[in-house]
Amino acid sequence: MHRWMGPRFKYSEITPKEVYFSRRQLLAGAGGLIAAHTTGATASAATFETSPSRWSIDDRPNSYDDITSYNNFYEFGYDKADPKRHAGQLTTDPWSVVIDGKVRRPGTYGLEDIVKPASLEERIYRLRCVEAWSMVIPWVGFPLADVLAMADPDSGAKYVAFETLYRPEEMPAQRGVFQSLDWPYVEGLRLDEAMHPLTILAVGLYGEELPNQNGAPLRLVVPWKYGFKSIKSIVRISLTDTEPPTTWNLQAPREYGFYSNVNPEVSHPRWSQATERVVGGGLLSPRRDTEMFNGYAEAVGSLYSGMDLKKNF
Ligand SMILES: Nc1nc2c(c(=O)[nH]1)N[C@H]1C(S)=C(S)[C@@H](COP(=O)(O)O)O[C@H]1N2
Ligand SMILES: [Mo]
Repeated sequence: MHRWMGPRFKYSEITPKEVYFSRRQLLAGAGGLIAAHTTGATASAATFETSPSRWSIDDRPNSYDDITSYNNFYEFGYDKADPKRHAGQLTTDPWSVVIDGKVRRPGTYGLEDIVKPASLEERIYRLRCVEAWSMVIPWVGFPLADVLAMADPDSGAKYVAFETLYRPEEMPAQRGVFQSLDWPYVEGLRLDEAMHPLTILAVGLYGEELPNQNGAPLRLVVPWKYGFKSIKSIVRISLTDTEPPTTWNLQAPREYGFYSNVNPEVSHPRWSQATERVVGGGLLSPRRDTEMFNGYAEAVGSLYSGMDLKKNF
């Protein structure tokens, strides 16, 4: 477990204003940003121009309020209301991502090197949490495959490992002696899963920059897997030749596997995964039947042909 020994100031206090706003200016300069305004000392959400995607579902998205006030982001606490309450203190600009491991172009990439405004799409996906609830979210993002291509994996690359920010002075649940999880939060995918066109890096939702509680400024979204695979606030992407460790698997290996594909036929040891509560549906709304691969069986089933999905849960 990590122990924070460093200073107690906030990053925002030591970040010069010019640097603080540089990301939005860069995105605007590249032509994808149609409106960015600042209010006082902090910038408000920027608006993105996106193109629609054939990968979107037709379901009506949940409200902005549902999506941004009912969250799992344990770095800010384990209650669903904690991320919205506490994530405002997170500094997300400037932001960089280390891309390393089995790639020909390793390096520390600025967010503006990774996010190409012209490639942003709206992706309306259902998020199915392993806790058996779901909601529909209109993400703004682009294929993870684009970033992997930029880094140019070498022939030894078989998996992609992801890491969330570790910054206890801005993430209150990372402080203190008793920790809910081992930090930083880590996740991973097989390379073919990572390259699948459904797998995106999201930078926004409802056409605006991601609120911090949803994983600003850059988070993974893998819609056919349980929500915990969709790691937030990413600072490192490493290509590896062995299956990387994942936070919830480390925490409870019998309950959370590496694959964690949505599967109504494989129960969690403590509850059924056959149905899900629809967030925002109201008290009397019926539960929804959970779909194999969260509805994407046709698109991703072949990735797992010949695999025993009960063993590889
Ligand atoms: N770093 C980090 N990423 C995370 C989590 C977390 O606690 N920490 N929670 C996961 C879980 S359990 C879910 S269901 C989704 C929730 O995403 P949302 O709050 O944007 O709906 O984020 C996932 N990514
Ligand atoms: Mo989740």
